[in-house]
Amino acid sequence: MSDTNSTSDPLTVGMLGYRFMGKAHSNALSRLPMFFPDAPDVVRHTIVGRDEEALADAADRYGFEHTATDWRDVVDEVDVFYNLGPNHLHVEPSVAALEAGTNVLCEKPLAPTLDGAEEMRDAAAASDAVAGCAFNYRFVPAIRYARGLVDGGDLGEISHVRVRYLQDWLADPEAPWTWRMDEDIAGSGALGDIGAHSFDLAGFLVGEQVGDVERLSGHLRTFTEERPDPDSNEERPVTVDDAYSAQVDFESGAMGTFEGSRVANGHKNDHSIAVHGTEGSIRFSLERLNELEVKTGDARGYETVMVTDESDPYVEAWWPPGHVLGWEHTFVHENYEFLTAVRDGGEFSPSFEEAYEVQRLLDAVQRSDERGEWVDL
Ligand code: SOE
Repeated sequence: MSDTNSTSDPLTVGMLGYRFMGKAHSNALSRLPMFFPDAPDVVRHTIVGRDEEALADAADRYGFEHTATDWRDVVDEVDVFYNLGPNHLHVEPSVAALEAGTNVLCEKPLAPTLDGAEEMRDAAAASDAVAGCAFNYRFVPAIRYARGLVDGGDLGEISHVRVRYLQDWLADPEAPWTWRMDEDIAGSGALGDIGAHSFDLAGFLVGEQVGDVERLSGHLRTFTEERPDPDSNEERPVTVDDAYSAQVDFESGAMGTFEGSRVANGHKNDHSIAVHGTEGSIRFSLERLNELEVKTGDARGYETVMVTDESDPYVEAWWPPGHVLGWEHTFVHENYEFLTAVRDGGEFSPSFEEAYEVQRLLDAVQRSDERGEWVDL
């Protein structure tokens, strides 16, 4: 970590990765001064990648002062290291940064394997730096409102948690091969890519009420066994799942039903969660992220609440109630909370410890699928 990490100096940021997540987090950093004036000042110091031409373009567009092709040259030179690389690059750079006392925000899933996640969890525990995992859907105002209803007892005792994350960017068998198809790089397919979000979101929403997962039965499916590699024009094997499903028993006795697919034709980024209890229910869909369906008290059915009002913890930062937010705002909220924790020496959630617990569930689904039986956690 550089020696400028006092509360008055700007936080210097190094970022590994400049494609999709690099753009999402860089956009968030650029929004903070205008919409969250009490956020820490940030210097976008160095962006890291392999393709020097694409990297120079990204540095220019995202506002980074320097570029580097080796993360080893960056992790101990900045205050904050964003690890947005492919999953197989999550462990080593994050551990090296934490060992250097550099704060780390790492994209999900924490690692391709449980062993890698354990190494990252332990490095964070041994460091004074802040280590967070970028489960951005926790930062949707409607999810925060839903959490308030659950914790406030408005739903009563929880019986069901049902989470579904459906996409269709791989529905076409000719959709190109990417690193996300390779188990050695990604660790898993839909399970770790989008299932990780679902397990984290369920834990965030009802974990206090239903307790830990006691056991689960998981299933993985690969529908397309090989895909065209755009670089070589050859067919490459797909060694991860296109879809997963899991039945979950929680400590409280509540039932969990989880499903994720990247071949669900007609669904783009359809992450939805429903919670049913003795007093009421909630339903949320990311494709309508400003709304929460609520059924509580004597209501005969669900009411659709537009959560861009005083219940929204970030409404003061943006626009008047009813002026809707989008997917990218969740990254702004997440970065605001993370960088504030870094500046003020606070805690950030989700931590590497929490992300490790998600990785335990991913690993359990894989073991259950291999054995064809329920797995105890
Ligand atoms: C691809 O499935 C993906 O980009 C995920 O990797 C992200 O985490 C999710 O937010 C959107 O879909």
